[in-house]
Formats: sequence, C-alpha cells, structure tokens
Amino acid sequence: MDKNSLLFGALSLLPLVAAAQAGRPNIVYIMTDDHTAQMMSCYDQRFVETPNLDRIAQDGVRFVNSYVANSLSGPSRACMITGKHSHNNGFTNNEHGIFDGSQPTMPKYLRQAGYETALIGKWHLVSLPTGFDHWNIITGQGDYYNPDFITQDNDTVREHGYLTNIITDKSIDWLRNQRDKSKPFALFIHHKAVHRCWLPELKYLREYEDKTFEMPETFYDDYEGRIAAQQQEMEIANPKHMDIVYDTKMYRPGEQTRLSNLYLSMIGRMDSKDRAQYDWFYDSISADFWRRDLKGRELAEFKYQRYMRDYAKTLKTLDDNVGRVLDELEAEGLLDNTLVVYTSDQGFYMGEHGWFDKRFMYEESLNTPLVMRMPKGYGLNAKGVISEMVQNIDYAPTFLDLAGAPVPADMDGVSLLPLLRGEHPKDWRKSVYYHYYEYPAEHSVKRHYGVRTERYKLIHFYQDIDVWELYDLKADPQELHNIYGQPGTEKIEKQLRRELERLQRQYHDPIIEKN
Ligand code: SGN
Ligand code: CA
Repeated sequence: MDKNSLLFGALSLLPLVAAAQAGRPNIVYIMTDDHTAQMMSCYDQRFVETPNLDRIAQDGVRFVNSYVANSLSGPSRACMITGKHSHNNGFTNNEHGIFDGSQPTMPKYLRQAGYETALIGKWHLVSLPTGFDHWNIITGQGDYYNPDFITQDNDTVREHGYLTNIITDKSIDWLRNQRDKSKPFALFIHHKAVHRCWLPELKYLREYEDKTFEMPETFYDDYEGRIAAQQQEMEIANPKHMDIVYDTKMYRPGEQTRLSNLYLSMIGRMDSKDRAQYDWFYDSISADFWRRDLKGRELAEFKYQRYMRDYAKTLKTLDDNVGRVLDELEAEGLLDNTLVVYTSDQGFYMGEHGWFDKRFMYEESLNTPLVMRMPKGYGLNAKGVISEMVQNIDYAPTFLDLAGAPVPADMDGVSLLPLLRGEHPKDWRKSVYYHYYEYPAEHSVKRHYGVRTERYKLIHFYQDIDVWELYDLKADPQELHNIYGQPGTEKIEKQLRRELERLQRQYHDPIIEKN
C-alpha cells in the first residue's frame, strides 16, 4: 500500500470516529468538598456570587431536592462511585473504613463500555483507586498549599502552588494531552476546596473583607427537644469545637490551642515569600482581635464572620477553576458533547443552628448542590429547576445509562436520564433514605437513620441513645420543633415508620433486623 492509499484509508475512518464520539457523550464530573447550596448564588443570593457554577445551571438544570445518603466525605464518595448505600458498598465511615476496590464500580463499568476514565484530586477512600485509566490523587484530606499527590506508581510527589489550581491544571492537561482521543471519556475532578480549615489562595486574601454576612436566624438555637443536637461538638461559638487559631486564623506567637500545631504545620508548607504575605494579612486582624478581648455573643459573631469570609475566599478560587474547565471544554469543541456535573460530597452548616460541619440529617447537610449541563443531541432537553428527589447514589446509574451501558440490578440508585429529558415520571421516588454511622468520633454526631418525604422527616438516633425526631418541613423548615410523640402526630408517625421500614427492606439495610 502506498502512502496515498494509507492516508485515504485513515481519512475514510474519520467520519466513523466522529460518529462514535457523537453517539457517546463525555462526562465531566466536578465534585467539591463541603460546598453547600447556601454558598452558591444560583441557590441562594445572600452570601456569595459563583458565576461559573451558576453558568452550568443557566445552560442546564438545577436540582433543588438533591440529597446525600450519608453526609460525610468517604462514605459519600463510596455511594457515588458504587451507586449503592453505605451498608451495601461497605464504606460506612471515614475513621475505620477502607474501600474494597475489588468491588464493581461505575468507572469500571464505564471502562467496559469503552470509556476512558480519569480521576484527579481528593479520593479519601484509603485504598488506592481502581477502575481508572488515569489517576492522580491527594493524600488523605490533602493540603491547600504545596500539596502532596500520589501518582499511579504509588509515589508521593509534592507539587508547587495552590491545590485548587493544581487539580484543574492536571485535569486540563489530561483532557488536552493525555487521553485517548478516539474514546469517549469520563473525567472526575475532585476538589478539596472548600473543606476545613478554609485556607484561601493568596490573591484572594482581601476578598470579602468589607462584607458583613447576615447571621442565620437559627444561629442561637438552644436545641430544645433535640437531644442529639444538644450533644454535638460543632458549634462556632464553642472554643473546643471551632478553634480560634486553626479555624479562624487568630494566631499569635505562643498561642497554644487544641489545633494550633496542625494549623502551623499547614501554613508551614508555604514558600517563605508566600508565607510572609499570608502572615502580613492575618497578623493585623489577629493583633486587633486579641487586643479587643471579645466575649460571649461578640466573640461568637466575630468567629462567624471570619469563618464566612475565609470559606467565601476559598470558594472564589474554586469558582474560577470551574470556569477554566468549562472554557477548556468549549475551546476544544467538547462542551456540547459532554455532560458536565457539579456537586459536592455533602452540604454544610454556615452557622445554622450555630454550627459548622455536616453529618446530621437536617436539611443543610442532607442537601447537596447539584447542577448539570447536558450534551446536545441526546434528547436531554430539560431546562431550569428539577424538583424530584434525587440522591448521590443516582449518579452511577445515570452515567451508565448515558453511556448506553446496562445499569446493574444491585445498584440502589436510579438513572436520572428521564428527569434530564424533561419527563416527570409518576412513579418517581417519593422519599429518600439516609444512614449516618461515624460515632463516637470528631464532632460527636450520634448514629442515625431516617426518611425524608416531600413534607416530613423522621429520624432515629441510636447506639448510645434511642431518640426519635419528627419534623413537619412545611410548618417548620428550620427543624427547630421536634414533634415526635406529640398528640395529633400518631397517623403521620405510623406512615413514616412504615415508609422507613419499607426503604430499609428495599435497600437490605441490616439495621432493620436489630430493630
Ligand atoms: C477532618 C476535620 C473535621 C471533618 C472531617 C471529615 N477536622 O477530620 O472537621 O468533619 O475531616 O470531613 S480537621 O481538624 O482535620 O480539619 S470530610 O468532609 O472529609 O468527611
Ligand atoms: Ca466533605
């Protein structure tokens, strides 16, 4: 064969490759850590602007009833990747879990279906990733400044710069230079941002400094009628929970707190020039803070403002970086053939009930932001708000369905494609199941499971307590009044307990046998 016929042969294949690609949309899944809907302007306008995250929603859909199955990082990630509830994927809590990487997972099924798969950023499942053609993960929770990454050869390499930017650089490099361009791909971009302790990129140190954030109405909640809420350890005001040095950066030489050494080791990773800039910024705020000697509510409100500002700054870099990924997809002509998903591993408390952190089945942390921009040409014509109840166990079935691969019967989640097509199936789920396990542990949130319907929420806290809570979300959206056991609630209690049991049977949660 001469050169010309070789060239002709190659050219004649091109339309086939293009057709194959057109038939198989790509997936870009961006998941952040502890990012909550209150801090995303397409959900809530009170606090910040997130133009790039909102862009996804503007061009696509925004889920307003999007829930996790277990509001904690590792478990949530395991749910996402397996399409199964925690008891079925085996990773129930961060502290004692090791993800069994030999089990079938969504990226493995995608590979079988001919996709190229890549994972970059936070993994947090202890065992090394399986099912990805390419991966590069941060160590454990990772570091914002000069972070360490684990390579596919299991080497740990320190990178230079700010983590959120580095994760994006690596993702863009994979998209541009490393992937096999003859295959559809699924790229998982997992950020550490905006996880505690909210260390901003230096260029945004001054952002939000002039803003005074509105206090949530429930900031001074007294937890009456809610025993588990009384016993948590995640209060902004409590010096043993939110650390004045580590969390709010009010360091001064010689100041020793529970987490001050951890803080110093984290900021100690910075190059000396960067560190000087960082210190210069926080030192003056800190000096002023210590001079004022704040007490009581003044101190609590000072901590709240510092928390909100640092979280918002850290988020700003994240929003920029999501914009970079969208721009890259657009520039490469990939955007219209890609499902772009933006979500978080759970919601978070921004001072509601006086808290930071997550874990509870109450709204702020049960919810997680979820927006999607759909590929064109597959009939995924939904636009705007989707209000059906969805859960993070649905992502795996959705991606498989989109790839044209069968959804395994043992997955607990369901494909969201009908909703993305703009349908409103009559038999769509009317309730979601939740189960949180990490206790005793940091922040002291008791074990609990429960069911949420459109209007009600029933929770059972167990292990070293045995307490039920019931909320009417219509009458009490802030979940301040536990009406369990009150006269007049008998009927709804019975219905919800029945629904809870039905879900536990459907998902084979062994807890039901112990009840
Ligand atoms: C760390 C944080 C906690 C946080 C957990 C779990 N403490 O342990 O505040 O709840 O992670 O978060 S810290 O002192 O190390 O900052 S998760 O999102 O990864 O589940
Ligand atoms: Ca998290």
